Amino acid sequence: MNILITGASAGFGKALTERLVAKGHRVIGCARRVEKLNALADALGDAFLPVVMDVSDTASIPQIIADLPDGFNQIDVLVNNAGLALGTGPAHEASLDDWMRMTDTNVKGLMALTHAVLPAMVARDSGYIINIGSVAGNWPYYGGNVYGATKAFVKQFSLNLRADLIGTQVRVTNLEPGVIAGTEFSNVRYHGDDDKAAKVYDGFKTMTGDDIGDILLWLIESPAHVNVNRLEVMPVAQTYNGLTVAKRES
Ligand code: NDP
Ligand code: 8X3
Repeated sequence: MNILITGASAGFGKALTERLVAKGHRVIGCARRVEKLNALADALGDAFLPVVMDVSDTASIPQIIADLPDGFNQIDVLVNNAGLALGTGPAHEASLDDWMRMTDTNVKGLMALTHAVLPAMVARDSGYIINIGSVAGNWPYYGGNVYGATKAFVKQFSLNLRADLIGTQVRVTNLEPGVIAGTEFSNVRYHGDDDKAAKVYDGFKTMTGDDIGDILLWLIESPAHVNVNRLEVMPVAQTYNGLTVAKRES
């Protein structure tokens, strides 16, 4: 199969890329950092096609997809994984620029890739779109504001795609992970403050990008007549917050 993965240069996308190539699949690996993509190409060989792409530059995406070379230009699986959180504070202290960047990447980028790839899947009556949502799209938490809202969009868009794709063999899944260590997610969220990022994972056993890579591989290799609509996964140590009450004198 040919699998296009956005955000293949790090984290979940890289873990999945390595697994897929080891299983004999071809990967079109998209990201902004060309040196990371080239390092993967050196390690993985001809089954990996590095493609420099900024998903938030939505106008560029149709041409990038149209220019994919022979052997890679039929996309059997699209993994919309590129995404980011920026900031952990409350909405009234947040940066509007951070909010816009999250929306441009997590929402508009995912829409643009889907729009560019889906018609050919429907025409072939075969294909699979896996979107990377988050527990943050299901459960509100302090500081989750726009990040969680972008992932709620991803969830509902995924479900609405399923509705639109009635009668076709095209599958859609929204994978909704909880807290995962060992990727660049928190380094990005804390704007490069690596000490703060590392502290997020202190004192409990987290899941890792490898765990998510394994789950994604299982989804991709699941039978073509089975559709996992949504899959929420957390480390055992993580669970739901109770509703919060702020106690004060008046
Ligand atoms: P990482 O930060 O490790 O990886 C993010 C990837 O996305 C990188 O390859 C990065 O590549 C790419 N990327 C970011 N912005 C863009 C862009 N504008 N255009 C193209 N590529 C981009 O994060 P994770 O692997 O942890 O996260 C992957 C996805 O999973 C995200 O959507 C995230 O929201 C979601 N998620 C993460 C969780 C976690 O706890 N880690 C839990 C739940 C969901 P480059 O910088 O080279 O462009
Ligand atoms: C990332 C998981 O719990 O940090 O989407 O929001 S969490």
